[in-house]
Amino acid sequence: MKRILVTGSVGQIGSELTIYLRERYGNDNVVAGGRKTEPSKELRDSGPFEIVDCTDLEAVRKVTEKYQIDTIYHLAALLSAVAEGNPQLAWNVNINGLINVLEVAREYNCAVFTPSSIGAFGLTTPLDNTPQDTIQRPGTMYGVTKVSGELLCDYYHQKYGVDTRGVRYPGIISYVTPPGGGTTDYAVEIFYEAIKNKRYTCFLKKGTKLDMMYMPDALKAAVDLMEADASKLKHRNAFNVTAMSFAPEGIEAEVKKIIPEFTMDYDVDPLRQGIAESWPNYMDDSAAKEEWGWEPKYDLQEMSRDMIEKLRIKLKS
Ligand code: AKB
Repeated sequence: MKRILVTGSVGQIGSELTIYLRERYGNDNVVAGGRKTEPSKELRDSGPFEIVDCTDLEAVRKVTEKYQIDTIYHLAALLSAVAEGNPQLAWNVNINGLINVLEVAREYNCAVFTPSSIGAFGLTTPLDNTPQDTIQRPGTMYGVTKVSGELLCDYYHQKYGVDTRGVRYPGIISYVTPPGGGTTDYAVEIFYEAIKNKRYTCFLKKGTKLDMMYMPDALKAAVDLMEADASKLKHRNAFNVTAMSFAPEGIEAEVKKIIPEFTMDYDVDPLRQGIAESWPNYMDDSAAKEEWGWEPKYDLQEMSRDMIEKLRIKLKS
């Protein structure tokens, strides 16, 4: 049986991935690692929770040793817009945190999953059908840390044999824990506002196409990749994965089908608009399909229907 540590377990992906892993591998075998934010009751009550600051090497080592961890899902990171506000902190958390995790993985022979992102691309990347292997010259600190992270993970695999794997996540849409300061957050906010107020002001321009994915597919991608037969993997860090691609008016139309009174207007945030324009319109994820059988379940229509159903229960409206 695996012994897993999830860093960043109280974040948008971590809070759901920890529960998903506990259902799969047993509650006691999945340690939720978090820093400051209080874990939800479900997270705290369903298995071990430990305070782990990834920028503290000793803290990562201690928890790994205490629970005899053999697999680390390393999710602790700053998202794109927040990272632009404090690039030095972003480097410290996203890179020094990662290298600590990789060092401990080397010492204790752990496998490591690290998410990269569509943010690992930049304006000189082909933005349509973005290939798996292509130009990566991002113009944001978030992107710099994501490309560096991919390279570091490959390096630890080649040099030390650490079993590192990762995906380039697109914007992740979910209803349990809100994202914290990303460029794709509008695609989550729109649902909350549609249900609560029947209107939403979007911070990205009409026509800004980006890859997106619903949380159940994001969870499945992480675990399927970590369980994939290593001999079939030509790539490791990190695989393009996507489930849908739309611009703000595309998701607006989908929400309107379910909530006809819904209206949307625009108040563009130049920072996030600039970041979004440097990211792919849609990626080619055929390497993930070929090498480990990646297949998303949710498209825009299915995701919107499920989001609204689940959020109506959560928000009791
Ligand atoms: C962000 O917008 O920063 C993230 C991402 C796409 O990596 N959601």
